[in-house]
Amino acid sequence: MKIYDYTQAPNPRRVRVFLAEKGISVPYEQIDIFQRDNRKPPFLAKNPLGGIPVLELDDGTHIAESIAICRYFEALHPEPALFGSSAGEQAMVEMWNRRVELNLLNAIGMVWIHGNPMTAKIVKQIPENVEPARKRAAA
Ligand SMILES: N[C@@H](CCC(=O)N[C@@H](CS)C(=O)NCC(=O)O)C(=O)O
Repeated sequence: MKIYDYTQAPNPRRVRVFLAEKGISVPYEQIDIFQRDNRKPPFLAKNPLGGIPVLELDDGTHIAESIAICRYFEALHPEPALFGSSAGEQAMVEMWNRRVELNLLNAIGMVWIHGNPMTAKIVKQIPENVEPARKRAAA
């Protein structure tokens, strides 16, 4: 088992934080998104969408999407229950996770992707996207 990771990127960080809170240790392999290693055929064979993180299981299964990876470890190691225990707790965790992903992470991501000189290396930036997204995140 291993996780394809990039220490500077936020989605793999979510998985690292989750595993640290669980006290679970998994080997990591760094995939440099600024060298576009995640967009080359060997990595696309693991995740055709090219995003990281990706969890590789010993049977060759690849699980992408940070929350799917976290859910996998939660199912294997239920305690501490980071997705909640009761129906109410689980619903609250899901509600906040959806809010953070849809309203906050997307908006902050737009500011980062379209406004930071580092990301200009890997995307065609549209600077007009920055201020509306900054306002959405602040709201
Ligand atoms: N919804 C996915 C998003 C994955 C994603 O977009 N990861 C970013 C890093 S935070 C990435 O791989 N960016 C480089 C690229 O898409 O080429 C998740 O939750 O894991």
